[in-house]
Amino acid sequence: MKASWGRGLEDPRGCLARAVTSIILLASLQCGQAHIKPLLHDHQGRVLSELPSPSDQTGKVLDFTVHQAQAQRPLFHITPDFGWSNDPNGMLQYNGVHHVFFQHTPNETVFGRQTWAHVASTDLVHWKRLPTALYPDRSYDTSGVFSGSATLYNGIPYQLYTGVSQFQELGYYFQVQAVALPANLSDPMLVDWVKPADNPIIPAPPDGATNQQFRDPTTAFYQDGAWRVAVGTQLNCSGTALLYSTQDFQSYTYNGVLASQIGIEPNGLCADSGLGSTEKCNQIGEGCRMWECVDAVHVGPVMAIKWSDQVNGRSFFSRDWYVLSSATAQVTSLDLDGPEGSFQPGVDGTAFYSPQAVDYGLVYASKFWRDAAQRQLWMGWTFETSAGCDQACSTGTNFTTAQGYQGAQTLARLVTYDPEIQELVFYPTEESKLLRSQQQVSRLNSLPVNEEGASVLGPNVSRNQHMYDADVSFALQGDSGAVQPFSVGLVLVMGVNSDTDVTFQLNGTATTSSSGMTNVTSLGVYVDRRNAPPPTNTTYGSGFDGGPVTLPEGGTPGTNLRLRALIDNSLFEVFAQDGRGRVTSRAYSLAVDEAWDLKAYGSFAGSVKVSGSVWAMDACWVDDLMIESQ
Ligand code: DQQ
Repeated sequence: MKASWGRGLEDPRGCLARAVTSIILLASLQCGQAHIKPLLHDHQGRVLSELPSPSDQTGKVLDFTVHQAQAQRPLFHITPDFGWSNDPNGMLQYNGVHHVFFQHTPNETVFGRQTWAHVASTDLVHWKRLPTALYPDRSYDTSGVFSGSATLYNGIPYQLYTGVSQFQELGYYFQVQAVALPANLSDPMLVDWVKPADNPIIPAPPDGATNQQFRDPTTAFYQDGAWRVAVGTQLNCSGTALLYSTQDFQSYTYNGVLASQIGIEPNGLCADSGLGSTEKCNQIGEGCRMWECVDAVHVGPVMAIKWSDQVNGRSFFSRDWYVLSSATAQVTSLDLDGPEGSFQPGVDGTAFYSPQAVDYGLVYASKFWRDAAQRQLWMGWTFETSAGCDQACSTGTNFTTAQGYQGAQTLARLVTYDPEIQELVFYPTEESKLLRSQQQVSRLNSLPVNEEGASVLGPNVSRNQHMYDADVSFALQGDSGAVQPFSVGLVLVMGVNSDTDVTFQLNGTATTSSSGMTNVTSLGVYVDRRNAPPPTNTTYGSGFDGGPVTLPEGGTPGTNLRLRALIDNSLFEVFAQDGRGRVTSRAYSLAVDEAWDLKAYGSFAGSVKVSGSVWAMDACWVDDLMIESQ
């Protein structure tokens, strides 16, 4: 009866999420201290099952209040006001206003009949909620409006999306590609959208693929005399990006395979991809899967193919990956007939077949877009992982029901290409600093730190507002000679009276020359949730999520270790070396009315000093936007 998201698309067991028509809270949610006991009912009012109760590591069922559950909500990240949310969709900037849409089930906190929720901003960080933009109201999208992307063509936003239908009849979502256009181009808020009569614009996939796995059209890019759009599918038992061309965004021609799992990771191994070299990715032939939310984007001198790997066998949900090629490669004129696709991974003569993790943490279904200044931006979905959650928590628990929502979007990250390490770098935009309140909690200058975390950056002064931006750097000074391991970072104590915590770590090795210069030779970034408070699902992922951070050849000076942790109640975005390493994570504490603490620590056979600042953060929600007339 489980509607495990991801699998649910191909698995009739996904019926639960569809069949669930009501969630009844037996205790009143209006009473802040009420304890809850929600039940799932089908459309006839029969009790289907009780939602799982969160339990601690020993299996003891947790007692919590609605107030404690609701205080988990991230407040400077985009979340739905109520209901389930997942993938970011259709991002664009139009007439000065940034728009983000996202997958949303408005009437229940589990995955259901998807719509596009809509928020808008003038600065990419303060958001106003707008009415639902797209909802199931056509025969081809009656079971849901799935993910899609925006393209500005002749100044008009075209939202290409996947319409899904016939779920009840078929037991899976029948998927076609459709388009929506603004009803009123002079409305900068783009509140109303229309679906033209010639939808669906791509009613069927090519031979070998099926309407059961055919979704998530990309933003179009112009190459070789036509606009090109990629759509994800499963072909030859492998995740695949199909390429289509159009001249007018009305009629589309299938070009062939743009990229495939077959061409990217021929051995089916995850070596160097962040999971560890021994782990099998199970990508070819062992458990067919598709590529969800594919993307094809140009970033300076490189082109990136990104996909969300719909993996069934891993202990955690899935991940977003990318590979690069030269931006000048004409993917449209290379071999589009072969199963591996025309995209040839490799930059500057080096073939890179191993995928890179977009983020080592709990992020999925991310998407790139360009703003009016032509910056390449990125945003992803970060799902709930509290105790009792299975996969991306698509069927929920009584904890997520009490939360009243599920899922959040990361902050917008700026994407650049770093030629020194031949990778993409993802880092929160400059605008993220606008969320820093006047209250600078702590300012540090070369403070010595040790393993105990002697340097306290400041217990939280306000209650109920556990929102910080900690931007710090560490300086290592070693004893000459040996290669020495180090671990530096920040410890977030989620409730000062608790012995539970989450740490944000930079781990690696460094050497010190006879002249006294310390050089970092290997580095990794990790979030350790294994000692997090009981409502946290500490085994989700590994509980210790992270991976290597590529350094320039020869390493980096020991004075140059940088860590930024954006802490938003239950959501953490952690960046190493200005975005060369990234881990997004979730942890939940019932100590919501207690002060929390943040400490710097350093472990190294020498000295470690920390510098930097910690700011309290403001919430992102506004009632109105100041829109300048264009
Ligand atoms: N979520 C959407 C799909 C997409 C999946 C449905 C990825 O379009 O493939 O909500 O999370």
